[in-house]
Amino acid sequence: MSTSVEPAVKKEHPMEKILRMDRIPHIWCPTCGLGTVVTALATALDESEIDLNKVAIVSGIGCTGRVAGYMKLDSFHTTHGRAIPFAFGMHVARPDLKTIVFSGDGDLVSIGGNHLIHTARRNADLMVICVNNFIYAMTGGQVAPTTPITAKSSTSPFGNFEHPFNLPLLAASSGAVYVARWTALHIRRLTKAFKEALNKRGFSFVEVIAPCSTLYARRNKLGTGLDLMKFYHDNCVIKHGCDLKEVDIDYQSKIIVGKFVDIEKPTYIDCLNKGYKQVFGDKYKPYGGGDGNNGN
Ligand SMILES: Cc1ncc(C[n+]2csc(CCOP(=O)(O)OP(=O)(O)O)c2C)c(N)n1
Ligand code: SF4
Ligand SMILES: [Mg+2]
Repeated sequence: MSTSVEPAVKKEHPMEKILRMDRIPHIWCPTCGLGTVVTALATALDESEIDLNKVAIVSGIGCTGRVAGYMKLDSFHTTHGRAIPFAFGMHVARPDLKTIVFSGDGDLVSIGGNHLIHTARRNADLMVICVNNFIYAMTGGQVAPTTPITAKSSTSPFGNFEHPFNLPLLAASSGAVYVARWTALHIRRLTKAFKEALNKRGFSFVEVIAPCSTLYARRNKLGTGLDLMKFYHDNCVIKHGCDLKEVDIDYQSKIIVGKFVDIEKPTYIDCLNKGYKQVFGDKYKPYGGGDGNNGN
């Protein structure tokens, strides 16, 4: 009787062309929401048929900040809070690339908050994905500028009492031309939002509410990441284009999601070209491939 074993069939991960499989397994905890958000981005990149050699991804530091390192793109794992200025510099040097920033709420709106508002104000052509798990997860679950009032964290053991940021309102009022919020549960809508943001000229901002099972859910006795996904299922309300003053997030209450802003506006490079053309006239050669006439 033969005891030979059939040669193992090499199973390919469906996203192998976009993920750095040599880095897998990833560092994230069981039922963390980050994996589904990465899958949504990988699917969006795949389905949009964008040339992956023309896409760069930048992360700061944090659990979310590990994402750039797992994507098979030109990936940059930068310092805490500096993903956006790094990406902005790269965009200005290489405007032919689509530059994506993928980072956490602490990274982008706490230490990096000033960079976020000014890069949105300039309408730089960047796509920013902010995974909001309501906490500084990687460093032990400290309170963040996104922690809902009364939620517990390692530095607010009796419950947070500070007003959190309303991220879509912050991004839109700073100048973003595309603003959406989904959760890690809304995988199809999130993928669609990522595709729209990939095709948008100007500053796009997608907030993704995602479970931190280990530090946020456990400390607040909310169960696992799966329980938070069930919570999103039962408590999210889709309101496209609603008044952004309505989209504050209170502790364990309704979460308004949707596409809130999708407008056209001259980008940073359009305005730069327009300004220099006015000063230097026809001697000025427009930068970044445009004709210098977009900054109307
Ligand atoms: C200048 C600096 N300050 C503080 C830290 C410590 N630090 C690393 S990640 C982080 C917070 C990460 O939170 P967030 O961006 O929300 O990412 P998450 O881990 O929640 O995905 C902090 C405070 C650091 N690395 N560098
Ligand atoms: S600590 Fe939280 S955010 Fe970080 S990997 Fe674990 S579950 Fe995810
Ligand atoms: Mg966080």
